[in-house]
Amino acid sequence: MRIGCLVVAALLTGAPLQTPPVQTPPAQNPPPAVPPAPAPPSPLQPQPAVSFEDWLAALKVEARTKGISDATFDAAFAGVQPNPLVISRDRAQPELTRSLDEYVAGMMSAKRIAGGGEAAVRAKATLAKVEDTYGVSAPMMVAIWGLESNYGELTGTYSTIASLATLAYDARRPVLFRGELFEALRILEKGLVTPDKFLGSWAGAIGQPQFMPSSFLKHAVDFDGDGKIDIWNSEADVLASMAQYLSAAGWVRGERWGREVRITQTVMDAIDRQVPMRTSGCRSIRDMTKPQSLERWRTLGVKLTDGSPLPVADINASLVRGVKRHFLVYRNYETLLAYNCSNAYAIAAGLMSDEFTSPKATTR
Ligand SMILES: [Ca+2]
Repeated sequence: MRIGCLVVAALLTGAPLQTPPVQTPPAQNPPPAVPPAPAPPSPLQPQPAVSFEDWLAALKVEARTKGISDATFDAAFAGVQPNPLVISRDRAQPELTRSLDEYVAGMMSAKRIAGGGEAAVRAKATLAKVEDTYGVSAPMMVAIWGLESNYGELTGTYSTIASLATLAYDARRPVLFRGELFEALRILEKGLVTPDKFLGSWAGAIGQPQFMPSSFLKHAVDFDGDGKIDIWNSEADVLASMAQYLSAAGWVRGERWGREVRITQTVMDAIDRQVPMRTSGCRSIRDMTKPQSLERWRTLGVKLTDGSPLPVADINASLVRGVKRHFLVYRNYETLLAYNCSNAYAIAAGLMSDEFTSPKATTR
């Protein structure tokens, strides 16, 4: 995201901005669906050392070595210049002051929840079929759909090639975006989309799942069987592609994402003394404890929000702390962080998913 889906969704929907942390998924997971956050603005912004024209000429030479034809390259870059709006969005001072609690509350507006209910009804048959195939719960697919593109309503109007070229030419994160730009050219080379329809967020995220081009090539699927992958218009392709991503990241069929819990200050103090934090992964992963058994959390005094005991289940959970709201999360939660490594995003997705009914009951 964030450049990624949170910011994209926020920009597209007018929702509050939240800065995502740099995404470094666990080694066994696929690359994040969405790109990492920009570094904080610096008073000394690096500037490209060569003209855009010279840069483009070198890019073309390298593209040939990657199997991109000159015809594809020339069609992709016809009329493309660096887009100053992309740079200004990338360098906008991120909102760093919103807490997880505030972010989640902002994302879970009554309007967005109602929209999800309508989308779930509209796509009910497709959701059931995708859930059968990939195991990802329909409510979670609906939640991510809502966070990424407001259920398909907002997928972005920026030229993907121009956005990625702008960010690859820019000196801040050229390696990441140069790689994504070549992936975008591969999408064109394969004829999966035409340049005029190749539109997305200012950061290069495309379609209703807001995939980066590399994620599109790895995870997007033709689920409606019409012979082409269309994550812009086909709800079947959109939902199946998102589910394919989560499945590849390790989603476990029939298991919850996690749940909100009640933790008193005394219990939190004990957790601070006794439960170690994680030490690797993106910032949001390092903000989580190491997994502990539910029994251990029960013993420490963690309770459900209504004050009743945690369920008895042979499963490990990690603690995600907000300001006043706290959550025990299971391994399916980690697939959400693979999609977008932001606890605010993943908690919002989890809580939103709980608002929607599933054709399949989940346990634990
Ligand atoms: Ca299709």
